[in-house]
Amino acid sequence: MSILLSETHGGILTLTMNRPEAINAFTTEMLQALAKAFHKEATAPEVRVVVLRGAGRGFCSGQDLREFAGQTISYKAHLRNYTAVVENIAALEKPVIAAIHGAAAGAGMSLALACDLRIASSDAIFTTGFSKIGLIPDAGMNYHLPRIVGYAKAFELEALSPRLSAEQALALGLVNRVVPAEQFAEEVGNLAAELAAGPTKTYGLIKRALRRSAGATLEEMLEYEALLQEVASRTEDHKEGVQAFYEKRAAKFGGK
Ligand code: T3D
Repeated sequence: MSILLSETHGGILTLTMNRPEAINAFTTEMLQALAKAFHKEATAPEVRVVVLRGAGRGFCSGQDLREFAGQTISYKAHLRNYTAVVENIAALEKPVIAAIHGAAAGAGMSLALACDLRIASSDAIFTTGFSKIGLIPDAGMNYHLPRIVGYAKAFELEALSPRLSAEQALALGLVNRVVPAEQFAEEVGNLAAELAAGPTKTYGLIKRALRRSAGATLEEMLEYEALLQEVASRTEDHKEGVQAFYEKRAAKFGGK
């Protein structure tokens, strides 16, 4: 069985981390497979949205502590493995949904935060976990977490590593929505299908704009928005959206 399962259906690429015996803990092999999938499979034109999920009882428990077994962490290996996954998600000009059930811990939580949207099952739990084993959060957590919850809450979550329920995560804005466990698969499918039927190029430009805004001034963003708007206005989906408005019907976006 592959360590990372992938399936494309109706414009939705579903990537399933597949090491259920260890709550999908990351091995080097899995990280490299993820980086490749976000760089290659996810960029195929027929893919309009990516869903990232875990097999078995949870989403992902972070670094496999058995593989890593107390060795000194290599800076270069870290850049090759974790950094590539997070960068490839950020660079992908399509929405990426983290579908979280069970545990999202350590770099598994970092990975969820690196996605564009998070939908959680009511049985999901979140914990940064790193400080419990004397490590600092990585895989982009120090970038994404304070931007979602602010410095003080991020420090608390990183330093004390509490276990947060899905509802607590929702209250902090860590997830976009929580759905009952029994409806989770269906609701993930509905959200993915809605995005897969949307203006894909526009979503990519929204992602670019929001990512740029994290380090930009208002003046820089006003200029960047003007530039991106010119690009958006050339898409077929923009023309279709305006035509649908005139004709008082729902737009049929082709993602072009
Ligand atoms: O290379 C670098 O650059 C370093 C990068 C580091 C990044 C990191 O992610 S560091 C943080 C690593 N992750 C953790 O410390 C989390 C460890 N796991 C947990 O805290 C808990 O397992 C969970 C909160 C995730 C889930 O708790 P629970 O009670 O639902 O499950 P459990 O019973 O603890 O675990 C179930 C099984 O999964 C168990 O195996 P067993 O006993 O049934 O054979 C457990 O050992 C295994 N497992 C869970 N997490 C990991 C793991 N095996 C290997 N690595 C894990 N991270």
